[in-house]
Amino acid sequence: MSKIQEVADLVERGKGKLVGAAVQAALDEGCDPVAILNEGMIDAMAIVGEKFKNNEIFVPEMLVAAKAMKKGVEVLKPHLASGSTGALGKLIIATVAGDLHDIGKNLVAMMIESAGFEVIDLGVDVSSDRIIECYRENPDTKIIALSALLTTTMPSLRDTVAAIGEQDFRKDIKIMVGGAPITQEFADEIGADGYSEDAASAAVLAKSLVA
Ligand code: B1M
Repeated sequence: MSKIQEVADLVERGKGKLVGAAVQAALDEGCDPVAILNEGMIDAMAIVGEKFKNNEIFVPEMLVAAKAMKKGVEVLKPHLASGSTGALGKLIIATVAGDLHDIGKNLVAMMIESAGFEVIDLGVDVSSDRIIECYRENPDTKIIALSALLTTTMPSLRDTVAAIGEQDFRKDIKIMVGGAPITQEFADEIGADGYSEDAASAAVLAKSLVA
């Protein structure tokens, strides 16, 4: 088994205590950090999701796999993200109300920070009121970035964009959205300024929105 496959196997089986060392071993062998992330972790989570859909595993197994991936990302982070300067301004990021998924949002936050933004991460299950309050505390914010992973929280994403849309500061900021069920079409429909499919393109998008 290759070192990257070992990482994938441990993530899939939720072996959080072993994943960090396996990621380090893959790095030591010269594996590309992006390949470790994509093939070792994101692909493994896709398999976990498929197994959940097919009733082969249940929520607890999904949760331990997520925790294992987070351990791996901790080791990988310095190799993926360069030192941030915050020079491009502030960006508020959150997973919308009702949604507890944060791995994708955390990767997006990491890449955007690495691109030069000061990221304020409000976490998961965040109400539109909290996001608006955070903007009021940080009126120099340039972008609000919203993540949603469930088809059932797409309406929450819509409501959040609408609530921000009613604020006097809407014209001063850009809103970008993403997450597995989100499409460019949906982003346009709810009035977001940008959509991106993955963490790397989210960083490119964020930069283009403030250019
Ligand atoms: Co959940 N879950 N989950 N889950 N979970 C999915 C999303 C699911 C697809 C699994 C499946 O059925 N195949 C399914 C959703 C189905 C649907 O909506 N159609 C699902 C379900 C049903 C549920 C529950 C309802 C299960 C239940 O309780 N019966 C429940 C809901 C809880 C809630 O949120 N209210 C639930 C719970 C959980 C756990 C808590 C156990 C755990 C999350 C733990 C955590 O995040 N801390 C979990 C997990 C781990 C998953 C899967 C297996 C993995 C998610 C993940 O981290 N992927 C997932 C299956 C899958 O994704 N295939 C699944 C890796 C991550 C890097 O990818 O998050 O897509 P992703 O992020 C990507 C892009 O989407 C994008 O960039 C990221 C990096 O490339 N992106 C953005 C994300 N945000 C962005 C923002 C941007 C731009 C790009 O701009 C702002």
